[in-house]
Amino acid sequence: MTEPSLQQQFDEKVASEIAIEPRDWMPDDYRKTLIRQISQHAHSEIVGMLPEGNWITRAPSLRRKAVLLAKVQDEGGHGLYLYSAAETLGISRDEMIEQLHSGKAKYSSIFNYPTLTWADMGAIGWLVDGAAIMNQVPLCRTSYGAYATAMLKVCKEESFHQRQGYDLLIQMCRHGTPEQKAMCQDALNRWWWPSIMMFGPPDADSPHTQQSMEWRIKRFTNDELRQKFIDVTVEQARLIGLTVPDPDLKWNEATGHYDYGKIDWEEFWNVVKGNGPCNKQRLETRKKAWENGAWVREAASAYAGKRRQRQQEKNAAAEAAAA
Ligand code: BYC
Repeated sequence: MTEPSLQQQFDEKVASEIAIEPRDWMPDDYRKTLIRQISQHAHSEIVGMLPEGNWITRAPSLRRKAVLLAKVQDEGGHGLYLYSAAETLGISRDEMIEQLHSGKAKYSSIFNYPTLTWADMGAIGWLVDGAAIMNQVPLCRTSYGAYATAMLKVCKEESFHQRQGYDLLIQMCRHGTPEQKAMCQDALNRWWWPSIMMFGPPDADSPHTQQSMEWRIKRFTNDELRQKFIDVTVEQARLIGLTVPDPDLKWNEATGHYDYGKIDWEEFWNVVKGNGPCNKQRLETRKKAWENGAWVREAASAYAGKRRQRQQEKNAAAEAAAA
């Protein structure tokens, strides 16, 4: 079959909502875009374990510790599904890890901010996982099958993550001391703007959005998702008596959405380029974890090799007995 007809088949599948699967023909740039997005998404989950991991030993109760531990473990699991989904496109796990460690691959800007107080655990669940859900629910319908399948399970877990964060803040805002309530407001003040930056640059400055929308990798643009997030989150803040730190935030009757203030895109790009408050620390921690885990990877592959060999010997013996 010649290239144009393969292209045509691909276009028709995308247009009729038939998932593209690993062995299907796909344009090189579609494959590259998916490897870029899925691997960055995987890296975000893995690096995203660090800011919360920082608080596991200091959780204020056994229940909160168990919840936080479960959440951070889920994030590790999400990273692993996503690395596996990216591998179906022809990149190896080692290559992806190398790209993260060398600084070539990005991960979400949000994880380069520090977690200064316990209320930050609430703010991350509520805002960061809330933003992640807004972005990831549409990805359950993304055109690449393996990515969509990974997202289905991830989204179920993200819902629990968002709720545990919001619940933590409800408890502190409604039943806590004035100091605890102030801690929650401070966390919202610090996490609000970075959370709405998570959706990526404005559509006008987003080099990949248009093509990704045409390929149905993305179902909504960065600005559309940001607006949806702001509309639901402002109401949630009000319910627990917190104030969103944006003096320009105003309900707009005509559009049926909240208008919001100017986002500091200079800060966003600075963080993306590696100059955020925690970028260096995050990468160093990941590199060290990779080096310290070398013996586990070696032991696991030696064990897998032994099992394979034993199975081959068994098969050969069974064949010989049958002959
Ligand atoms: N941070 O043309 P654009 C989680 C980059 S983790 C850093 O709009 P695209 C969780 C972008 O990569 C969830 N970089 O790109 C874990 C591109 O650079 P390159 C993380 C960003 O891909 C633990 C350039 O800017 N979610 O839930 O069409 C604890 C231009 O952007 C960011 C995902 O990864 C950013 N925020 O759209 C708690 C979702 N934004 O690659 C929670 C999957 C943009 O050309 N990813 N850039 O060098 C996506 O949906 C899309 O990739 C994005 C960006 C919407 C993020």
